Amino acid sequence: MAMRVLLSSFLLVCFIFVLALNAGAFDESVILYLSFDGQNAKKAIDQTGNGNDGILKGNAKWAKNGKVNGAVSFDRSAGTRIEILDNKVLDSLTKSTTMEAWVKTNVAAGGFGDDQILGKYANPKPNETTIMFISARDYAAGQGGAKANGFAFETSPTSGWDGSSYVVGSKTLPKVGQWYHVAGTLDHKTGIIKIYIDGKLDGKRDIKANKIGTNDQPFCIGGNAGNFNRWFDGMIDEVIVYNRALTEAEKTGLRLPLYIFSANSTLKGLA
Ligand SMILES: [Ca+2]
Ligand SMILES: [Ca+2]
Repeated sequence: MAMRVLLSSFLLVCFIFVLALNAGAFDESVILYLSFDGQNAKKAIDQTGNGNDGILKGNAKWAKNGKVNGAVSFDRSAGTRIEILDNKVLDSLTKSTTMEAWVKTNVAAGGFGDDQILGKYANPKPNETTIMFISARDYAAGQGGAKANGFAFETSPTSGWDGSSYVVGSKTLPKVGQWYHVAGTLDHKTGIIKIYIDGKLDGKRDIKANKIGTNDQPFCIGGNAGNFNRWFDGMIDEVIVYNRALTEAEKTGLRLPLYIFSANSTLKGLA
Protein backbone atom coordinates (compact mmCIF):
# COMPACT_ATOMS: atom_id res chain seq x y z
CA MET A 1 0.00 0.00 0.00
CA ALA A 2 2.75 2.40 1.00
CA MET A 3 4.48 1.51 -2.23
CA ARG A 4 1.34 2.34 -4.20
CA VAL A 5 0.99 5.72 -2.47
CA LEU A 6 4.65 6.40 -3.14
CA LEU A 7 4.20 5.51 -6.81
CA SER A 8 1.10 7.68 -7.11
CA SER A 9 2.93 10.59 -5.52
CA PHE A 10 5.84 10.09 -7.87
CA LEU A 11 3.53 10.09 -10.92
CA LEU A 12 1.79 13.23 -9.66
CA VAL A 13 5.13 14.99 -9.29
CA CYS A 14 6.07 13.90 -12.83
CA PHE A 15 2.76 15.23 -14.15
CA ILE A 16 3.26 18.61 -12.47
CA PHE A 17 6.82 18.74 -13.78
CA VAL A 18 5.60 18.16 -17.36
CA LEU A 19 2.98 20.89 -16.91
CA ALA A 20 5.68 23.23 -15.67
CA LEU A 21 7.85 22.45 -18.69
CA ASN A 22 5.02 23.31 -21.04
CA ALA A 23 4.26 26.46 -19.10
CA GLY A 24 7.89 27.41 -19.77
CA ALA A 25 7.07 27.60 -23.47
CA PHE A 26 4.59 30.38 -22.79
CA ASP A 27 5.95 33.52 -24.36
CA GLU A 28 3.98 36.71 -24.88
CA SER A 29 6.90 38.35 -26.65
CA VAL A 30 6.00 36.40 -29.79
CA ILE A 31 4.19 38.91 -32.00
CA LEU A 32 3.99 36.82 -35.17
CA TYR A 33 4.00 33.04 -35.63
CA LEU A 34 3.40 31.26 -38.92
CA SER A 35 3.80 27.50 -38.47
CA PHE A 36 2.52 26.68 -41.99
CA ASP A 37 0.98 23.53 -40.52
CA GLY A 38 -2.26 22.00 -41.64
CA GLN A 39 -3.42 24.78 -43.91
CA ASN A 40 -4.64 24.59 -47.45
CA ALA A 41 -6.04 27.98 -48.39
CA LYS A 42 -4.01 30.78 -49.92
CA LYS A 43 -3.53 32.11 -46.44
CA ALA A 44 -0.95 31.40 -43.72
CA ILE A 45 -2.60 31.92 -40.35
CA ASP A 46 -0.80 34.00 -37.73
CA GLN A 47 -1.06 31.73 -34.73
CA THR A 48 -0.47 34.42 -32.16
CA GLY A 49 -4.05 35.50 -32.79
CA ASN A 50 -2.84 38.98 -33.71
CA GLY A 51 -4.49 38.53 -37.09
CA ASN A 52 -1.47 39.22 -39.27
CA ASP A 53 -2.10 36.41 -41.69
CA GLY A 54 0.11 36.02 -44.74
CA ILE A 55 -1.19 35.74 -48.30
CA LEU A 56 0.55 33.25 -50.61
CA LYS A 57 1.36 34.93 -53.92
CA GLY A 58 2.74 33.76 -57.24
CA ASN A 59 4.13 30.23 -57.01
CA ALA A 60 4.34 30.07 -53.22
CA LYS A 61 2.99 26.60 -52.41
CA TRP A 62 2.18 24.50 -49.37
CA ALA A 63 4.64 21.65 -48.79
CA LYS A 64 3.95 18.72 -46.48
CA ASN A 65 7.58 17.82 -45.86
CA GLY A 66 8.67 20.87 -43.90
CA LYS A 67 11.05 20.93 -40.96
CA VAL A 68 8.11 20.79 -38.54
CA ASN A 69 5.09 19.38 -40.39
CA GLY A 70 3.98 21.71 -43.18
CA ALA A 71 6.08 24.46 -44.78
CA VAL A 72 5.90 26.70 -47.86
CA SER A 73 8.00 26.32 -51.01
CA PHE A 74 9.24 29.18 -53.17
CA ASP A 75 10.74 28.98 -56.66
CA ARG A 76 12.50 32.31 -57.17
CA SER A 77 10.00 33.36 -59.80
CA ALA A 78 9.17 37.05 -59.84
CA GLY A 79 6.26 37.91 -57.57
CA THR A 80 6.39 34.69 -55.54
CA ARG A 81 6.23 35.40 -51.83
CA ILE A 82 4.07 35.44 -48.72
CA GLU A 83 2.91 38.93 -47.91
CA ILE A 84 1.60 40.39 -44.65
CA LEU A 85 0.27 43.90 -45.00
CA ASP A 86 1.84 46.74 -43.05
CA ASN A 87 0.21 46.79 -39.62
CA LYS A 88 0.42 48.18 -36.10
CA VAL A 89 1.80 45.03 -34.51
CA LEU A 90 4.83 44.92 -36.78
CA ASP A 91 5.20 48.72 -36.61
CA SER A 92 5.42 48.35 -32.82
CA LEU A 93 8.75 46.59 -33.33
CA THR A 94 11.04 49.56 -32.76
CA LYS A 95 13.50 48.29 -30.16
CA SER A 96 14.65 44.70 -29.72
CA THR A 97 13.70 41.77 -31.89
CA THR A 98 14.33 38.16 -32.77
CA MET A 99 13.33 36.97 -36.23
CA GLU A 100 13.69 33.31 -37.03
CA ALA A 101 12.80 30.61 -39.52
CA TRP A 102 13.79 27.16 -40.69
CA VAL A 103 15.27 27.47 -44.17
CA LYS A 104 16.26 25.00 -46.90
CA THR A 105 17.65 26.41 -50.13
CA ASN A 106 17.49 24.67 -53.51
CA VAL A 107 20.35 26.66 -55.01
CA ALA A 108 23.52 28.38 -53.98
CA ALA A 109 22.78 32.07 -53.72
CA GLY A 110 24.42 34.71 -55.79
CA GLY A 111 24.11 36.24 -59.16
CA PHE A 112 20.51 37.18 -58.72
CA GLY A 113 20.27 39.28 -55.60
CA ASP A 114 20.26 38.83 -51.85
CA ASP A 115 17.62 36.10 -51.59
CA GLN A 116 15.06 37.30 -49.07
CA ILE A 117 14.01 34.86 -46.36
CA LEU A 118 11.88 37.41 -44.54
CA GLY A 119 11.71 41.08 -43.79
CA LYS A 120 9.66 44.24 -43.62
CA TYR A 121 11.00 45.59 -46.78
CA ALA A 122 10.12 46.47 -50.36
CA ASN A 123 11.89 48.24 -53.14
CA PRO A 124 10.30 51.68 -53.19
CA LYS A 125 12.01 53.95 -50.68
CA PRO A 126 11.83 54.34 -47.76
CA ASN A 127 12.39 50.64 -47.61
CA GLU A 128 13.82 48.12 -45.18
CA THR A 129 13.50 48.08 -41.43
CA THR A 130 14.48 44.42 -41.11
CA ILE A 131 15.56 41.74 -43.55
CA MET A 132 17.03 38.24 -43.34
CA PHE A 133 18.54 36.82 -46.50
CA ILE A 134 21.11 34.63 -48.18
CA SER A 135 23.76 36.99 -49.39
CA ALA A 136 24.62 37.21 -53.07
CA ARG A 137 27.92 38.97 -52.47
CA ASP A 138 30.67 39.68 -50.00
CA TYR A 139 29.94 42.64 -47.79
CA ALA A 140 32.90 44.71 -46.61
CA ALA A 141 33.95 44.23 -42.99
CA GLY A 142 32.59 47.68 -42.26
CA GLN A 143 29.25 46.57 -43.60
CA GLY A 144 29.06 43.50 -41.40
CA GLY A 145 31.27 41.15 -43.39
CA ALA A 146 28.50 38.90 -44.67
CA LYS A 147 29.91 36.36 -47.11
CA ALA A 148 28.57 35.46 -50.52
CA ASN A 149 26.22 32.50 -50.05
CA GLY A 150 26.11 33.06 -46.29
CA PHE A 151 23.10 33.99 -44.20
CA ALA A 152 22.70 37.60 -43.20
CA PHE A 153 20.45 39.68 -40.96
CA GLU A 154 19.99 43.41 -41.26
CA THR A 155 18.23 46.10 -39.28
CA SER A 156 17.79 49.75 -40.02
CA PRO A 157 17.00 52.50 -37.49
CA THR A 158 15.75 54.85 -40.16
CA SER A 159 14.06 52.52 -42.64
CA GLY A 160 16.50 53.24 -45.40
CA TRP A 161 19.61 51.61 -46.80
CA ASP A 162 21.64 54.69 -47.58
CA GLY A 163 24.37 54.14 -45.03
CA SER A 164 21.89 53.62 -42.23
CA SER A 165 21.24 49.88 -42.31
CA TYR A 166 23.38 47.33 -40.51
CA VAL A 167 24.18 43.82 -41.68
CA VAL A 168 25.64 40.90 -39.76
CA GLY A 169 26.67 37.75 -41.64
CA SER A 170 26.98 34.10 -40.66
CA LYS A 171 30.19 32.10 -40.82
CA THR A 172 28.09 29.15 -41.92
CA LEU A 173 27.53 28.84 -45.66
CA PRO A 174 24.38 26.80 -46.25
CA LYS A 175 24.53 23.58 -48.24
CA VAL A 176 21.85 23.07 -50.85
CA GLY A 177 19.03 20.80 -49.67
CA GLN A 178 19.84 21.01 -45.95
CA TRP A 179 17.61 22.56 -43.29
CA TYR A 180 19.09 25.34 -41.16
CA HIS A 181 17.53 27.31 -38.38
CA VAL A 182 18.38 30.98 -38.82
CA ALA A 183 17.70 33.62 -36.18
CA GLY A 184 18.63 37.29 -36.16
CA THR A 185 18.49 39.42 -33.03
CA LEU A 186 18.87 43.07 -32.14
CA ASP A 187 19.22 43.93 -28.46
CA HIS A 188 18.01 47.44 -27.61
CA LYS A 189 20.12 47.54 -24.42
CA THR A 190 23.43 46.72 -26.08
CA GLY A 191 23.02 47.85 -29.70
CA ILE A 192 24.43 44.47 -30.77
CA ILE A 193 23.03 42.59 -33.74
CA LYS A 194 23.58 38.81 -33.86
CA ILE A 195 22.90 35.87 -36.12
CA TYR A 196 22.39 32.34 -34.83
CA ILE A 197 22.53 29.19 -36.92
CA ASP A 198 20.91 26.05 -35.48
CA GLY A 199 20.70 27.74 -32.10
CA LYS A 200 24.39 28.68 -31.92
CA LEU A 201 25.86 32.17 -32.21
CA ASP A 202 27.41 32.42 -35.70
CA GLY A 203 28.10 36.14 -36.05
CA LYS A 204 27.69 39.39 -34.13
CA ARG A 205 28.36 43.06 -34.56
CA ASP A 206 28.16 46.12 -32.34
CA ILE A 207 26.18 48.47 -34.55
CA LYS A 208 25.79 51.12 -31.83
CA ALA A 209 22.25 51.55 -33.06
CA ASN A 210 19.51 50.15 -30.94
CA LYS A 211 16.40 51.06 -32.84
CA ILE A 212 14.35 49.64 -35.66
CA GLY A 213 12.65 52.08 -37.98
CA THR A 214 9.07 51.83 -39.09
CA ASN A 215 7.87 51.95 -42.65
CA ASP A 216 4.75 51.39 -44.70
CA GLN A 217 5.98 48.24 -46.39
CA PRO A 218 4.57 44.74 -46.04
CA PHE A 219 6.40 41.97 -44.19
CA CYS A 220 7.35 39.44 -46.85
CA ILE A 221 8.63 35.87 -46.73
CA GLY A 222 10.46 34.16 -49.61
CA GLY A 223 10.51 37.25 -51.79
CA ASN A 224 9.98 40.94 -51.94
CA ALA A 225 6.93 43.08 -52.51
CA GLY A 226 8.64 45.62 -54.71
CA ASN A 227 9.40 43.24 -57.57
CA PHE A 228 12.99 43.72 -56.58
CA ASN A 229 15.38 40.88 -57.49
CA ARG A 230 15.33 39.23 -54.12
CA TRP A 231 13.52 35.93 -54.59
CA PHE A 232 14.13 32.81 -52.54
CA ASP A 233 14.31 29.28 -53.99
CA GLY A 234 13.58 26.54 -51.47
CA MET A 235 11.44 25.95 -48.40
CA ILE A 236 10.75 28.11 -45.36
CA ASP A 237 9.07 26.92 -42.17
CA GLU A 238 8.10 28.11 -38.67
CA VAL A 239 8.51 31.87 -39.03
CA ILE A 240 8.52 33.58 -35.64
CA VAL A 241 9.01 37.24 -34.72
CA TYR A 242 9.61 38.31 -31.10
CA ASN A 243 9.71 41.80 -29.66
CA ARG A 244 12.79 40.96 -27.62
CA ALA A 245 16.26 39.57 -28.28
CA LEU A 246 16.45 35.90 -27.34
CA THR A 247 19.68 34.84 -25.68
CA GLU A 248 21.92 32.02 -26.82
CA ALA A 249 20.92 30.09 -23.71
CA GLU A 250 17.34 30.09 -24.95
CA LYS A 251 18.46 28.09 -27.98
CA THR A 252 16.62 29.73 -30.82
CA GLY A 253 14.85 27.24 -33.01
CA LEU A 254 14.95 24.50 -30.44
CA ARG A 255 11.91 25.76 -28.57
CA LEU A 256 9.36 24.17 -30.88
CA PRO A 257 6.62 23.21 -30.71
CA LEU A 258 5.89 26.67 -29.47
CA TYR A 259 2.73 26.99 -27.45
CA ILE A 260 1.58 30.55 -27.10
CA PHE A 261 -0.75 31.55 -24.34
CA SER A 262 -1.30 35.16 -25.21
CA ALA A 263 -4.85 36.37 -24.82
CA ASN A 264 -5.59 36.11 -28.54
CA SER A 265 -3.69 32.98 -29.42
CA THR A 266 -5.42 30.37 -31.54
CA LEU A 267 -3.15 27.84 -29.86
CA LYS A 268 -4.36 28.68 -26.39
CA GLY A 269 -4.78 25.62 -24.25
CA LEU A 270 -2.81 23.22 -26.42
CA ALA A 271 -0.09 22.53 -23.90
CA1 LIG B 1 5.62 23.91 -40.01
CA1 LIG C 1 3.64 51.19 -41.08
